[in-house]
Amino acid sequence: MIKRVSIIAGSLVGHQIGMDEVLLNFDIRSTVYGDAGRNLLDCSRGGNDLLTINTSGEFFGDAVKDISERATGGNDALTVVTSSANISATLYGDAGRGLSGHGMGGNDTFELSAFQNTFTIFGDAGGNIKDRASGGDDTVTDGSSEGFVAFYGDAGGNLSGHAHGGNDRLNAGLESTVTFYGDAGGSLGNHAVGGDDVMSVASVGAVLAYGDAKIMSGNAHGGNDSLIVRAQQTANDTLFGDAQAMSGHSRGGDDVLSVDSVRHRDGTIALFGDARMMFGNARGGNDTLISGNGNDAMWGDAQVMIGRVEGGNDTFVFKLNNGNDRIEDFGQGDPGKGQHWGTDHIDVSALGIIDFSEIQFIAPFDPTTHESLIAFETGGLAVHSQHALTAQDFLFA
Ligand SMILES: [Ca+2]
Ligand SMILES: [Ca+2]
Ligand SMILES: [Ca+2]
Ligand SMILES: [Ca+2]
Repeated sequence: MIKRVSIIAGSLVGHQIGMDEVLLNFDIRSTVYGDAGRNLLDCSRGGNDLLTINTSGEFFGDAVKDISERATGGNDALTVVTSSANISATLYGDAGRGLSGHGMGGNDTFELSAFQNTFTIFGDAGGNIKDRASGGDDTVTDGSSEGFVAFYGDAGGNLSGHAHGGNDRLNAGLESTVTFYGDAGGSLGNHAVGGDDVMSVASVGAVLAYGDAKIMSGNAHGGNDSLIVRAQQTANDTLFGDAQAMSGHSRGGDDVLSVDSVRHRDGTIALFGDARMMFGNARGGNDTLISGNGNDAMWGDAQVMIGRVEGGNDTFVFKLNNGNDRIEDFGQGDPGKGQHWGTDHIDVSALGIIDFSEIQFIAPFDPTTHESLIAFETGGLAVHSQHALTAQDFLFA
């Protein structure tokens, strides 16, 4: 029997549905939840709640602990008011701990604002998502400035079993630092699948982004993610299309990475289409790495590849004012050195280069270092490739 209930300190059970609440955190309460102080169990459902936040604390769209069995989180809106400077808030779209069984996270929206706040946001769960549970499609919009933002699209911990991550989105203003995990702060293991996530941010300081998770193992699949730093004061960014390390039979998704409009260009920008390290039978995706005006160090697949790993077919895109860039793993589909690098392309169409004779080599391919140096009209590029570059390696205008 379906029964609508108001906020309770215990758990929602049976077919109970939480009411749609409007909650204002204008007092000193530092823990606010939309539906249950404990769990969502059985076939219960969280309400669609509106939480307005102006203090430090922990805020839960649905339940402080777990969502399990066939329970579902509601579609909640958590909004931080503009007058709340210097607060530290942890926001959970659905559950403070985990999602398990056939539990489902709702599609939540988070609106951040104000000056120099510290936000930690979990789209669905603070802990793990396992079994056949899935995260919702969550969206963070940040109008704040110089904030410290960490966003976990689905889980703070791991995705395991047959868990699915949702398609999450972070749109951030000019932050001090940004840390982004499209799906999991820990690992994506077993048969877990990451969602197709989008990060679009501007930052004063460092941006660290993982399209899927910190590590991937088992038969996990990464999603097709888009990680874009639109503007950056001091370049100190590291973007991973999928994870820091991939092992087992894990597969990377087809990701798009870019850092652009860098003000002070002497910092480090590292773009990894898949991971920093790949082991075992891991497979890289077909990624697109777009060079911005900073000095980009680019790996279409990974910096370290050990075992039977295989890279994808990646595209490196250049435009005017590209800085001094490096492609570290340019694959030409050949056996021999770097045989796992796939068949990659250098896209020079935006530079108006129409054929190979217009590519200006400052230093031709060196068979010892496997490096060539190219001068573009307003920038440079070093390419570490399997053999000398030919017309087949480029995409022309
Ligand atoms: Ca959610
Ligand atoms: Ca996700
Ligand atoms: Ca990915
Ligand atoms: Ca790749």
